[in-house]
Amino acid sequence: MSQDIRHDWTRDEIAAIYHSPLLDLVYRAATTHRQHHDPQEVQVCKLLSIKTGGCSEDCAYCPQAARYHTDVNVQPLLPYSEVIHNALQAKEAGSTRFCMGAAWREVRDNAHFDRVIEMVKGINALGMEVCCTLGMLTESQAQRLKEAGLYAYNHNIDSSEEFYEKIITTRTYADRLQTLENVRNAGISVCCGGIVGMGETPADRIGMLHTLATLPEHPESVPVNSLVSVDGTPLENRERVSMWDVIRTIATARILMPKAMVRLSAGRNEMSDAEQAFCFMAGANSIFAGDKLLTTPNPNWDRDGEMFDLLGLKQRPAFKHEHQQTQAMV
Ligand code: SAM
Ligand code: DTB
Ligand code: SF4
Repeated sequence: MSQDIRHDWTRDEIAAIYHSPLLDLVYRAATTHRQHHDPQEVQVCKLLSIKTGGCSEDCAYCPQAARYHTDVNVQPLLPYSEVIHNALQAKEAGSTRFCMGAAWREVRDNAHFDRVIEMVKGINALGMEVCCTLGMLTESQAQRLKEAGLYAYNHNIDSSEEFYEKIITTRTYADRLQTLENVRNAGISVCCGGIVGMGETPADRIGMLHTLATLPEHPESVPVNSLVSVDGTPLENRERVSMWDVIRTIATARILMPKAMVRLSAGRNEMSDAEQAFCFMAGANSIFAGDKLLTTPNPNWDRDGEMFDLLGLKQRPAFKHEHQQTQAMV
């Protein structure tokens, strides 16, 4: 483990970083970014909702919770062929990572999970990094996904432990951490982050980053979502979060977890190129591409292509980390 990767950050240290003068914070994050990554390289992931809506959980931000009346149409688990077709299209458009999301509280050991396992095998065979976000997982389910070739699992802690219970009551923070441990123990890459703009305080963002940065191993990827407030959800009237708060969260994540991919996730549709450029400067090096996230709009491939040209960015190749490790061994 490299010397400069710390797992013993205190909340006070993190608060001092988060609240440092903005340009100093971004400069420090950009410096850390350049020590550990190629700053021109951005990982482009495609997200597909393979099972939409009708979820039994009460996550206050989520348009897919059955109890809120949103415009989302319930869509049962997609057929295998449709998902593989979508992955192929994403690959042709330049995406190297394919993430399948299901509006499930947890995975159940049934025919639907068997189908997801086949999807993982099929997408892995296309040479893409496969990621899933399916809700809570047991150790044996994580093991099955790993054996099928799953590369990464997304499971967000969303906020600080204290704020979490104001947003979700149908499961606990400890449940989330248990799934993350099951994923880690199965040898799957961990993708875990949260949301800014739900009404949390800076102390909550600091608390969330503290939980992530003091895990026994840092997540390999850390999504920073800006709340997309959706009509019908309890957070429908939340105003768009300040970009400076997003930038501070990204920059602090980059300094605390230098090797992680920090993903500028939900919320890009409302951001200008200049705002996104600031996020890349602050250490973000991954995005979701394609005109839809799970249920909400996202910039289309052409718009992102123009932004990449404008900013001189290029796409990170798939499995780069593994190639680097193999090269280091020979
Ligand atoms: N059901 C699974 C779960 O909760 O883990 C997987 C899908 S869930 C939609 C994945 C993540 O998307 C959530 O943990 C949350 O961080 C993010 N998300 C959901 N709705 C969002 C919204 N309206 N704005 C920003 N992020 C959102
Ligand atoms: C993550 O952190 N963000 C993505 C992915 N992981 C699954 C989801 C964002 C969802 C935004 C709301 C929607 O489109 O439904
Ligand atoms: Fe369900 Fe996931 Fe949405 Fe929560 S975030 S309501 S668990 S789909």
